[in-house]
Amino acid sequence: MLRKKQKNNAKLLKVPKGEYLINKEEKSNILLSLVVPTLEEKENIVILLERLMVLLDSKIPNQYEIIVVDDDSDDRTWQKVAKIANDYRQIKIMRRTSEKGMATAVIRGWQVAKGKYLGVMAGDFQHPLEPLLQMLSMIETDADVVVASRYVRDSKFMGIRLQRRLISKSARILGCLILPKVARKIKDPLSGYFLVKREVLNGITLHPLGHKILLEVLARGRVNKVAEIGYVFGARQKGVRKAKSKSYMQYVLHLFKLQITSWPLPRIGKWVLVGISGFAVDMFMFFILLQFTNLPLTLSAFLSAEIAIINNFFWNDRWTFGDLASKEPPLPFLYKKGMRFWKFNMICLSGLILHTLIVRWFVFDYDFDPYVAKVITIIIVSIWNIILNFRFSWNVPSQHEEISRKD
Ligand SMILES: Nc1nc2c(ncn2[C@@H]2O[C@H](COP(=O)(O)OP(=O)(O)OP(=O)(O)O)[C@@H](O)[C@H]2O)c(=O)[nH]1
Ligand SMILES: [Mg+2]
Repeated sequence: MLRKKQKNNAKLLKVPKGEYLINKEEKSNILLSLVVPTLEEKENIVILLERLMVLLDSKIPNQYEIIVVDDDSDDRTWQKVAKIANDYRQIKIMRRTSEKGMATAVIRGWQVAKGKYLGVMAGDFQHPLEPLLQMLSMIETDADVVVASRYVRDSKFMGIRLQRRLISKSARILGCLILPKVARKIKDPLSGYFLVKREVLNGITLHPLGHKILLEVLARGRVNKVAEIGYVFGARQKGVRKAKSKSYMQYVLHLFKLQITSWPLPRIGKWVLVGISGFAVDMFMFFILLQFTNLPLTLSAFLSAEIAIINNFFWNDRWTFGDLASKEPPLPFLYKKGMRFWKFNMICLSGLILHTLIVRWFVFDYDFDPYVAKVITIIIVSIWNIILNFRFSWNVPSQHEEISRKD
């Protein structure tokens, strides 16, 4: 039974401008701010809000707000909500006329939200209400994000056409291929139904694209623990279906954008400069050994390469990754430095072997010009060295993690 009406003169919420920065919440008794993005949901929104209020009043009365963000729907969904907001203080409405898109709508809602926990769910009843209370109790534990998932135990698709299920599945696989570090954190990285602790996003600027907001939160937020809960994803009963092909393209673009912006470019820049110094040391030592010692050619080549590896390790550990290394407690410092040098050496030496094999392969098996083969091989082996050393020798955080740690 809905709590008795409290008359108030609900105004449309002001639409924030500028970047999608989530700020610290103001002091309020609001625990949960649930954003419902809507586009042409006139037939669904009223019932949905009523049922949501009954549900949340039973658990957290006066401690929640539901913010509907409507992109100026032709069916005037926002007007319907404004009417309800007049009667129920916990219902808020934002009408966007200049911006469009589900993901940006959600963030604009979060930007004006007062709650400690930020949530999102669809306004078309494809997301059932029941899991919400359990998600609320789970977010109050150590989970940073609680996701209603279509790919864990107790979850299933109900009445969803095969084509749509295949699209959703293929999108998931694509996510794991292009953005493994993020998409593999959970089974349903494309879910549009989840709660997140605000402190995970405080001070972070999100860069949403298209339809999927959870990926942004997982990639850029300070997310350590994610929990998933199964639910039945049902077909849309009422209202108009929205176009999907465009949002699929946007999704793929979003994956690449998140992948590329996660690369620690400043460090890669330093790494390349150190690599160039290593090349100079290698050539110079090779010349010295050939000119002034009787060492055989292969040994001279190997020794000069090894001296270059030591040079590169010295400068990378001191300059490229100095800040990471310095964070380690003093005592194991030398041991850890030794371990890093060992890993770096093994990866670079295996790179050298790979180098020799690939050049031979290109020249003898594919008649490549030796110099072309050499240049291609240097690029391949450099990528090999960067990926493996960033991952295993220095365990470099993604650019997103670095940014989120700073804020
Ligand atoms: N504000 C806003 N909401 C949107 C937009 N696109 C979809 N929504 C809402 O976002 C919620 C979830 O949308 P989806 O279910 O993913 O997509 P859909 O477009 O509803 O697709 P179908 O459910 O298959 O019709 C629904 O409440 C939509 O009304 C948009 O561009 N702007
Ligand atoms: Mg839908």
